[in-house]
Amino acid sequence: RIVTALSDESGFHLSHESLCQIEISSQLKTLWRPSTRVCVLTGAGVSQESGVPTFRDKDGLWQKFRPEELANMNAFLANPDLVWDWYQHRRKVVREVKPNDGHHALVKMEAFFQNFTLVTQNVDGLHARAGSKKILEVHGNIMRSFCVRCGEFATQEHLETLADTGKAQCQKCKDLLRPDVVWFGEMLPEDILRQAEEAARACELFLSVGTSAAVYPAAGLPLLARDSGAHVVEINPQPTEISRYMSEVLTGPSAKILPQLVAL
Ligand code: BJW
Ligand code: ZN
Repeated sequence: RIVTALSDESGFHLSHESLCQIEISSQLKTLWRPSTRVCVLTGAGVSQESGVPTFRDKDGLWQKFRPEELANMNAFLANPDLVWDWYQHRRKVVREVKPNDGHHALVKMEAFFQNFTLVTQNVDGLHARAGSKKILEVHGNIMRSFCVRCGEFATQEHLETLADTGKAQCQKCKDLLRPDVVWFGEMLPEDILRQAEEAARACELFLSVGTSAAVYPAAGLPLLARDSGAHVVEINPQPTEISRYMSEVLTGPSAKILPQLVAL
């Protein structure tokens, strides 16, 4: 069924849909050509349809586990076994799932647009497994781990020998291994964040996909793109903190909407 698009005087568009057949604006259709500079920011919602729980939805991970108890350095040092178990559980989930049509659509976009930047907050590695080539992982990747004392990265073989539960030790100095992810209060990888900001500033079309846009500085990227003159489109089944600032909102799951854009 074709959707209706509401538009108020500010030019804000909200598509209502039932079967996820979206109405695409003429601006977006015009921008859908290989020479358009495109930047995409993805969040946990993009992996939701693969079976990876999001952080802040009702069935999200953080309904079962309090984030402030887990995703920061103090919590880790106070209770490394609990935090390591949580990450081992999430690694297991990620290993058992597959990229979905949303991830695959983003691979096609990378091939279609001459200037395309994929920025992801996701730590699950599903974009790479789908075949995206250049990925700016601003919050790291749970499949890598390094030592809190000497900084040595654990080898894949060492990580595979570790049991599902219990903390893991550095091979070199025996101190604690931590996941190579960005916890609250930690800086994002400087060079990766700089590239993401440059792409957001330089793009003509920005897609903010499957993110609640609640965590900074990543959530600032769509706003940076908008302030630099880009057409900014949000793709999400729910409104977010930044919906009102978007040029256009496509309401629905990303695995249904991204393939429709690719088919334009
Ligand atoms: C679907 C869907 C479907 C569902 N299809 N969509 C004020 C201003 C600026 C900054 C701050 C501030 N106050 C505090 C800060 C700092 C803090 C921050 O932003 N806090 C906010 C909570 C306010 N930021 C930081 O600490 C960052 N570092 C930093 O700022 O350094 C400088 C500094 C240092 C010291 C002191 C002060 C500043 C670091 C942030 C690191 C975030 N890390 C995490 C954990 C990673 C490790 C792990 O995975 O365990 O990253 S938190 C978590 O949130 C994870 C995610 O990447 C991130 C974003 O979540 P995301 O992806 O948006 O998921 P959800 O669940 O929130 O949303 C899912 C969305 O999908 C929903 O909208 C659904 O509707 C949608 N959805 N199904 C499409 N099928
Ligand atoms: Zn070490």
